[in-house]
Formats: sequence, structure tokens, C-alpha cells
Amino acid sequence: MRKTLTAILGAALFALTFAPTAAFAEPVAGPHCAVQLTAAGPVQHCFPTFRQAIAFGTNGAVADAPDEHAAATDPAFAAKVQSPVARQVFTLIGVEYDAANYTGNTFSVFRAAACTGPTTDVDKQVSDLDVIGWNDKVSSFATYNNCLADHFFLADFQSVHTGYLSSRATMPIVNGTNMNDNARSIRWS
Ligand SMILES: [Ca+2]
Ligand SMILES: [Ca+2]
Repeated sequence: MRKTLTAILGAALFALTFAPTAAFAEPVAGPHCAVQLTAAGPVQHCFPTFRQAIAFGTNGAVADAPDEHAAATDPAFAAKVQSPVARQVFTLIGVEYDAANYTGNTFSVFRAAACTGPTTDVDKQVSDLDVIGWNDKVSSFATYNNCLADHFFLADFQSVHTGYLSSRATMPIVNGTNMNDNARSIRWS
């Protein structure tokens, strides 16, 4: 009994000493990534849960995100990630999903500010999704902070593309090309 109690106390002490804070953990690994689009290129940190990726990307401001599926259609989540406090460091502009209907692995994209209204400019872009391990995977996506997403068939914004769209549960067919599992670069505006 005493030995068991000692072991339990020891484990508890270890957890208190070494376990990272629940919602705003140091980057580890997992299916849900936060991708910060910096001047030097995309910087990716991945986590076991979508909530952790959003908490990391918003610098801890949004630490109670629902799961990735619920988030896509949750007005409360949209309001939180579009509030000034959630945009002090990086701003969430989109979430890309590996499966249709806002399911599967995700990467959440952050840039320095919300998108500008006109879509005649490019507010941010990823020229090759292969760099972050996402070539030919996107099957649905959500957009935030006044951004729309344009998905391209090839790297460097070449070949057919979807045009600027807001959140979609499935990818469109463009000139006979099904864009599901076929996007290699993305622009946001
Ligand atoms: Ca997919
Ligand atoms: Ca724009």
C-alpha cells in the first residue's frame, strides 16, 4: 500500500513538474498543425488536437476551440478567432482539411493580419503545399478574417484553380478537373 501510494505521489509530482500546460503546449507532433506564414516562409507546428493548434496559433487567446469538424460551422468559434485579442500576433485566415465535410487532419493558416476586401490582390500564399506535407490532400476548407481561398492544381499557382471561395465542405470541379485531393498551391485574398 505504502509503495503504491509513493508511486502515485511520484507520478503526480512528475506530472506537475514536467507536463506542459494543457491548452498552450510546446509544439510536439500530431495530425493538427498551425502554419504561420512568415516572410521567411511557412513555419509549421503540429499537435494532437485542433484545439491545441488554434491555441498555439492565436498565442493562447483562443484556447477552447471545439473539435475541427464543429469549428467549421460554429459562429462562436468564428467570432473568437476574428476578435482583436485573437489577432494580436497572428491572424487565422483558413483551415484546410484532409477529408470532405471538414474532417480529417488539418492545417490552420495564420498570417500577420486579416485579408483586404478586394480579391484583385494576393494577401498571402503557399507556393508549394508539398513543403508542409500537403500536396494533393485538401478535400474541404474553411476561411476566416475576411479571407477567401483560391486552390491551384499545380505548384506556383499554375494550371486550373478554383477562384477565390469561402468555406466549402467539398472541393469543386473546375473545367473537368476535380480539385479534390488535387491542390498543390493556395492563395488567400
Ligand atoms: Ca484528402
Ligand atoms: Ca485582398
